[in-house]
Amino acid sequence: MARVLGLDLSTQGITLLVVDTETASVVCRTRVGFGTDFPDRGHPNGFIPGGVGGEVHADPLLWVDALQLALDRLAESVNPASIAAVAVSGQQHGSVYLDATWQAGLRADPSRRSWSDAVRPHLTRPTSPIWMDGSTAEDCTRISPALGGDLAVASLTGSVPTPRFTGPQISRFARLQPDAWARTGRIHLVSSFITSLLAGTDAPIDTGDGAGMNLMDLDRGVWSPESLAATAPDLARKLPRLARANEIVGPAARWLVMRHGFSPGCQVVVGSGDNPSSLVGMGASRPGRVVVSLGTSDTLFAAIAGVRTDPAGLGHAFGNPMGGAMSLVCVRNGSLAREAVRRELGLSDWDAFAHAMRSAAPARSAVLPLEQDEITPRRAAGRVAVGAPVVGAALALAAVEGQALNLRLHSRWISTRAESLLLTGGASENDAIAQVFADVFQAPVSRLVVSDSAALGAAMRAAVAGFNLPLARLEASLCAPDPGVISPRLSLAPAYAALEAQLSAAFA
Ligand code: XUL
Repeated sequence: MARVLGLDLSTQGITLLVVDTETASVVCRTRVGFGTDFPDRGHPNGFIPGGVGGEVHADPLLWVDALQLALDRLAESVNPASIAAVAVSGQQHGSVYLDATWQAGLRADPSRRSWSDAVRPHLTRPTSPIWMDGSTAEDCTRISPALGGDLAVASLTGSVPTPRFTGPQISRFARLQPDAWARTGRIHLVSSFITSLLAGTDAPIDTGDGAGMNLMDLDRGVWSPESLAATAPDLARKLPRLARANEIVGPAARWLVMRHGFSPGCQVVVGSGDNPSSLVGMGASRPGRVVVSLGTSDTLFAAIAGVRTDPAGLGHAFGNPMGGAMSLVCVRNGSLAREAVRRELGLSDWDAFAHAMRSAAPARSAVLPLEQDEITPRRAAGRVAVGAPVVGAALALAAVEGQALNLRLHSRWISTRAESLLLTGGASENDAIAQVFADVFQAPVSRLVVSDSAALGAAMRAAVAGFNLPLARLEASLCAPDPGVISPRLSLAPAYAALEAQLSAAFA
């Protein structure tokens, strides 16, 4: 029996899913939370709190320790030796800075050192900027003119210079810490860093995640020499090569074999970003399905034919791991903002939140709760309220309505009508929240039986790349929609259209 492992390292934790390729079913799910499992490390939400000037960094060694814990937990329910292929999904844009000899660390004797002890001496930047970082506005402004302006950068790389993207992050580091920059020999994305650990060798970056760097020529799937030159000196030498998402990087690292009981024949497949992985895990890697993922960030994405870029410069085009491209809209204030509203209203859990939502009248007001500075639209933290004033616990409904309307408004450029919406991510399990998305998008909402779409997509990529299994066969059983489809209430359409117009005007 061949089993494959999908590993998703997201903002707040690591999820592992083991899939049996013969029955095409999930046989094990394991999770480690950076805050919950490592309370003494001071990252309650997975990143270092209190960054100044928009800086949001995380500790790459916490990721490494969490990876080990996740693998130990996995071995409590599944024999790791039965896993024949593994692929990684990683939070996009985050980057890890290492010296040129870090591969020697990867080959260290696993019986003598922990994985993080082996990596630590090779880090040239102790912390990793992640997708929530907003400290690079100056770098975006420097990169843009050298490449012919924002729209030229978007047509070359798929996105205008974007503060959370890796290129501007690299530019800031090289500019402010030239000595550490000079010592840096390798820059990895989260997905390629974790894949390197699993394979015990320097892994490539796939064209799906690579597109989130403002460094890749999206049409050709190669590093753009002009973007590299505009970003930082000597950058070409410091980046891994680019690869398609179906490439095998190599067999499992000695580490995985000796410490975690994997088979030496287990194949490690190239990693990808969490959104491209989720596209696969939702069965949406061919054009036609629109996915909304409600996680730490709320995202809307869809596979597209050809490449389309957002004229407003807020949305993105990435590589689709199964070929072609995908569009993506990312809103930074997702689950942490919902959580803040829930706490503010004194609602003890999500059932109480759903009850409060159902007790309020729909489509009367919308409140966009921005706990942190927002990226879509670009706006300082605070609340944007339109429609009738919101009183008391009605805020629960108005806040989710605000989030859904904001995503609807900022995804119009994709011009793919959502015949139906596939909802995923933690909050998607809440029926009251799913109903709001059905009503705002005026489309039936389905959820999949398996909710960890990024880890699932990684496992499916491992099965396709490792065993040549037909994607359609995996999709038929793994991406089956939950029978409970939520239908839109058509009568609410005019009121939501009016609120969307008011929200748009409030942003102008
Ligand atoms: C996408 C983005 C986020 C992260 C979250 O551009 O920044 O969705 O991938 O993990």
